[in-house]
Amino acid sequence: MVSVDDLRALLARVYVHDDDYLSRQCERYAEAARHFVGLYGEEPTHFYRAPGRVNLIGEHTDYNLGYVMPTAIDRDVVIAARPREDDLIRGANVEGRRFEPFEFRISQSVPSGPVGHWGNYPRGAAQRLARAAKRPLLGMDAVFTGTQPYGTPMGVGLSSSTSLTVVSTLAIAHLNEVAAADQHLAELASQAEWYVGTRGGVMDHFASVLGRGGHALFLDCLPEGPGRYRMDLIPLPPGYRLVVCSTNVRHENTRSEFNTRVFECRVAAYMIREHLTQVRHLRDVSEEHLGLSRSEVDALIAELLPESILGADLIESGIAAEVAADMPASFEVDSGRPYRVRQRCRHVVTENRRVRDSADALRKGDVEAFGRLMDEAHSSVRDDYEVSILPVEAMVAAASEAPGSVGARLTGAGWGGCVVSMVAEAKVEEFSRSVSERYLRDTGIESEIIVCNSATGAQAIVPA
Ligand code: NG1
Repeated sequence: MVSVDDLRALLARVYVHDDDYLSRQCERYAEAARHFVGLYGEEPTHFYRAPGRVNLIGEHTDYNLGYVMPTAIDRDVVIAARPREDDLIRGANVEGRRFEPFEFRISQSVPSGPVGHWGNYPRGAAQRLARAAKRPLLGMDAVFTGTQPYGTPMGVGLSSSTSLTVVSTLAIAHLNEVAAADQHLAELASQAEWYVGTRGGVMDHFASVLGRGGHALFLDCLPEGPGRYRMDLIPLPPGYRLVVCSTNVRHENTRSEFNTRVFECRVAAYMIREHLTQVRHLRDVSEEHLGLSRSEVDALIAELLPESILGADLIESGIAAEVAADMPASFEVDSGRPYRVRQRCRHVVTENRRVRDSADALRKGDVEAFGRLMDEAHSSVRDDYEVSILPVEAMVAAASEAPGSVGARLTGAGWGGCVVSMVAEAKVEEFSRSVSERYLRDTGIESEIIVCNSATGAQAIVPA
């Protein structure tokens, strides 16, 4: 077993806050290792970790190949692992009662576990890597830990599923010596997550792999051509903290509504392309790409896109078939539903501008300007993208008006989840108290307030 001192020395490079925090992290890794020995009768040889993320601005832009600005946070999923000589992957969780163990063989076509089983994320990772590697891969025994308060909180929009997918992708790739540079690893992990039936973008995975402590990650999600995945690490303003306020509400139909938004954006891009062939994705509806002014771009959207278009009309015109080809199999166009293409497009186009304006504001240290952009971004996801719900509105109201707040917005996909605020460090306690009291009073729901530190992206931690 790796000695406590060795483990501490390794982890000191990862968890940099203070000694007490480091000791608690060491205990967490040691617990995973003990669990490993109890289960598999041998010691783990490697540890891997991948953090969650909070998105500062740039919502629903990534799958339109636009801009995002998340940061990795100091909550992660950790694996203790040992390579195997065959193709079996066995996984267990330190919270064995909550998360049942799984096992499967790595191949280019890994059968899915039961719907909603956490093991489907490692399955997706293994399948994606097997397809990428084009050679047989070896398996591993693994113990996962995402236990609170250090694990990525689940179901609140901080990307616990991405932490799990990224850490699995990293572990399998590393143990098999599949050379994957960070950027490629992030891309593979994002495709691995499609295995569970969403068509999400790359933001969460890039943040989880490439995030750096003290920085926001500005990312251009364009996957091809010169400047692909252009990134810039932008220092977060000193004297402020990111505070994540969980509504403790998550709608069940999130996945199908999410896919509907993806579909609406693709329809919008298709309809604009019929007039302007240089528009392939909604990211291309921009001043630079079209050589127009902001107001000309806005006018163009209003002119070329109907407010809504009925599913039946999309089916009849053949647009649905063209656009839905790349959607998950579970997605169906509803003939009776009006698809709101104009306002979806307007959100994406204005949000892309806001991300770039935010990057400029943070580079200049203009926190107030950034706060205003956060507020505007929230109005846009609420009114144009329609992914907010009443508890989120209650939380945004509470967070915007609480002491120390410079801005507040829904973060993540929506339909519940979390609100992120930038808060003056000296006021964080007052802010947290005010938000939780007011949210409880207005909604009758308890909230969870998470004061985040930004953190470093996914890592292999290999004892000598
Ligand atoms: P969350 O909040 O983790 O469900 C989803 C997508 C992101 C992005 C955001 C909206 C996945 C894995 N994540 O995030 O890529 O599109 O919604 O900005 O699909």
